Amino acid sequence: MKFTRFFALVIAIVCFAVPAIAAKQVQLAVVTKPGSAQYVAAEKFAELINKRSNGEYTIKVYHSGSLGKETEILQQVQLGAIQMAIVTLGPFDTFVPEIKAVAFPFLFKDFETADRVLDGPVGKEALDSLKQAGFKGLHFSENGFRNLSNNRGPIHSASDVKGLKLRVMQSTFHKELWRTLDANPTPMGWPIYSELQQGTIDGQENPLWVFDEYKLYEVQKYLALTGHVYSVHIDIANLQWFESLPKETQAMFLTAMHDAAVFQRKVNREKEAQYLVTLKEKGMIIDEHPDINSFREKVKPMKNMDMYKEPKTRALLNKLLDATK
Ligand code: EAX
Repeated sequence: MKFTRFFALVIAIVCFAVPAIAAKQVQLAVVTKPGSAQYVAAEKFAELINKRSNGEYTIKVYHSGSLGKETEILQQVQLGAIQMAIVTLGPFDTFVPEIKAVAFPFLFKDFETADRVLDGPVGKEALDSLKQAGFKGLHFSENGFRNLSNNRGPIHSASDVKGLKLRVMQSTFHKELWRTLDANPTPMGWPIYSELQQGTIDGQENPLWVFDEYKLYEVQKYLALTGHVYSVHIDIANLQWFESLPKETQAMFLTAMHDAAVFQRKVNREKEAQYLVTLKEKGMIIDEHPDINSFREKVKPMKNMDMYKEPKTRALLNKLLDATK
């Protein structure tokens, strides 16, 4: 009896443990939680890789900040402590200065233009610029157009922003953008619910899905659909690790990330209208047509700021401005 049980155990170990050991596990981090835009892309990517590699690779998704804020996630990918991540573009610009050109205010007029440019040669060049910091840029997925919310009062035009205590991403560009708009920006990692609740900050800016998924409507009263920045996520891998993979595996990862991004963008866009309805129902006071021109005018001089004078940043920005025409 004992023997039978022992052999049953051995057989079980052989049957179940061997494939588990054989599967190569890849760690992929996102700061946000299940249901988030980053997570939707990560989950789809994991599913595709599992299927297409016939279980040779499994993608383990670390979410909800279990591996730290986005800046810390980038540091870990850079060091190779984790292999992959899906991270908002904002925090990348302290690692690769020229990448901030992609977040230039009012650069993309709509989703179609964003897709055309980001999935084209200029987008590829932007992804390749990440190599200098040890990242392989696989693809862009979508956060969305960012909109401004706060508790101080309605914001209709750029002059209403003056003095607003605003949380911004840990990003050189975003801090400068809101300084230009006369706000009082404080860089912070994600999430920021309690800071909004406690009133440490008056406001923040994010795409609509974030307001819904993170219940920002509970701690933010006014929302203006400013759409000031088209915010992307960059789907990355540690460069050295990625290049050590067999060529056909690299191709599989690239295609799977492309497919995951296309899927995720579609899901994100389909939900946008519903998010707006929900936020109204939740009692947010929404300005759907703020004076965008006043924002545009105020940020125009940014193009000539020192941070865009650095030649690589200038070159990428010029290419983007050309391509988005
Ligand atoms: O993806 O930090 C941010 O504002 C991001 O947009 C947020 O993590 C949602």
